[in-house]
Amino acid sequence: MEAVDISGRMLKYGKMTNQEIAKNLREMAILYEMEGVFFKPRAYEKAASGVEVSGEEMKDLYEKGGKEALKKIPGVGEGIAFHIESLLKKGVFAEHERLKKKIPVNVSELSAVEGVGPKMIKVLYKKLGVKNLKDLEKAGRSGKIRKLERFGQKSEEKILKGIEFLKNSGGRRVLGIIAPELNALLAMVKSFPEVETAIIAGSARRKKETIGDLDILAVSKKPEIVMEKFITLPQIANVLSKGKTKTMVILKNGLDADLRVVPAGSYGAALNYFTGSKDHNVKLRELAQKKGLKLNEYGLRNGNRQIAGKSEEEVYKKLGLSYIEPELRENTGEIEASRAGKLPKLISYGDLKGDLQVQTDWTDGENSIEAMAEAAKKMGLEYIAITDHTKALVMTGGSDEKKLLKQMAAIDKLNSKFKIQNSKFRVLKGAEVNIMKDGSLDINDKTLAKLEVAGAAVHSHFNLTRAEQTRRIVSAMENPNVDIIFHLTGRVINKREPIELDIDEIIMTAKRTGTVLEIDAYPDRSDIREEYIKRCVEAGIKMSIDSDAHSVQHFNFLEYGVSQARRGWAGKTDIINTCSAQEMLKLLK
Ligand code: DGT
Ligand code: CA
Ligand code: CA
Ligand code: ZN
Repeated sequence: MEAVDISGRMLKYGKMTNQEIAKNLREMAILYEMEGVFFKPRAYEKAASGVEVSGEEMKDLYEKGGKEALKKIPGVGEGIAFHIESLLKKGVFAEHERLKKKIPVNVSELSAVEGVGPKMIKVLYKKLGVKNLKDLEKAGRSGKIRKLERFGQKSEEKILKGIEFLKNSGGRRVLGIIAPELNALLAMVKSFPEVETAIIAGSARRKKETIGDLDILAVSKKPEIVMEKFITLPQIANVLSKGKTKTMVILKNGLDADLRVVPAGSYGAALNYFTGSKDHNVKLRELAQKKGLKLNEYGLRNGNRQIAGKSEEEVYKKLGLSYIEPELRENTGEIEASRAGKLPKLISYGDLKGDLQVQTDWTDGENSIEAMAEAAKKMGLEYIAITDHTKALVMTGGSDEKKLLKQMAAIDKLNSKFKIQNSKFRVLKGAEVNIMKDGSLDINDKTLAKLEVAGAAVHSHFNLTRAEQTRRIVSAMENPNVDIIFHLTGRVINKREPIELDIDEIIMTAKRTGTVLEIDAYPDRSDIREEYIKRCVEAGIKMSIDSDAHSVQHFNFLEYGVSQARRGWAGKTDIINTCSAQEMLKLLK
């Protein structure tokens, strides 16, 4: 049996990975929604995200504990566990096959286009016979979409723009989403007895938002055996080339992966080389040359004598540099700063004490306030702010003033319970209010004033001009009740472009009004991006790092927010939720 991955390459069928299972479940959600079935779309969506972010492969869970073991994944009950079992055994499941026959449309591909949802896919299929991206583009270019009822020229343009954007993203994968799979693969390589140590290098080690391919570096005295074992791993779909020091494969999830094996004496130099970035490497090599030395992936040499190579620290030291963290290696001034002893002390993984953007089942989150609090506590956090959506975001069941007051009372009750239990954990009252087209908010000031953490965000009108967008956000920031701007630019990686903004004016306004800017750690947001973070740091603007969690598993995303902050040269004091709840609240307006 063969399957086609998202980039269209044929893959040999083997046991499905979590990513593939999630994709199948998500398709079900879309197909059911097209069918107009209630409840099921959300149930499948929930299960898909549960599988996707699970640290354990479904395959392994199933091998160990059968169908029952699959049910420990949030959102997976008897019915869906049964389907996953079938996916693992046969690569398909009956209900999915039945629906696909009825609606022979590549829904994954079409729904990847920004603004194209199940209902639209249905109309496009029924009226224009659109089955895939190619059909959609053709229909758009020939002006057929605008003639459909309730579509119009604007939707047609938006669809074409979405397709263009999708094409330009070049198949790069969002690191935070794919990371559990990469780590599982790394763990397998590490488990080979012939492997002394192994590590992920490349853009994934630099913690870029997206990665083009995966680079693994291993140390071994027996590279041939390592390569032999590597190519038989279950995650691997195809072997592109196999050599003694380098093997290139395609993973079942569609990503390319390179494995390089080096001797221990070259580990540091090789790690440095394969971590990159390329621009950082080039600059380092020039620096070596100026000192009469030669740097490459084997080591740092003075003539024929190796003077460094075992560790990265040693390589940097011999070049007259202090150690440069991988997240900084983009040749954006880090080498000069290192030489001058002026590298910033970066925020550390584990510095966060709270999370200021959390959704619950009061709106579009999956879990209760209490479940979210317990999960955060388990992660070692001291507090979270509950920031459910508000009323203008109708499809999430957003809160109005009345519902917010009710929620605040529920939070008070939960906090007293924590107190009785002698727990210091605290739930803060918050909301994620909508910034309307004109910069006003969809919750009145009296209610906003009662919240401890009021976040405001743009969720509509993404296509206004730069001046209009800037004005609307500036006016939200000027509201004395707005503490934080959530996901400032509204981008969704591989899906939606950031809104146009005059970032200088935003930063000036943040400074003037004391508004915090959020680093949204949800992996495909990673908003604001590192250049903006760097400018906030320089301007002395405070930021927060929030998971934007919609389920208990999403607190894991905080790690990627810290990565993003580090890539923007941020230190601990730049981020308000590295403080205790009490101290953090003092930093808000
Ligand atoms: P990616 O995969 O596009 O997300 O980005 P990287 O940085 O992982 O790039 P990749 O996989 O092509 O190569 C891994 C590292 O190997 C890269 O960061 C630096 C190093 N490298 C690759 N090609 C060159 C090169 O032509 N010159 C130098 N100096 N280094 C290179
Ligand atoms: Ca790479
Ligand atoms: Ca590579
Ligand atoms: Zn939002």
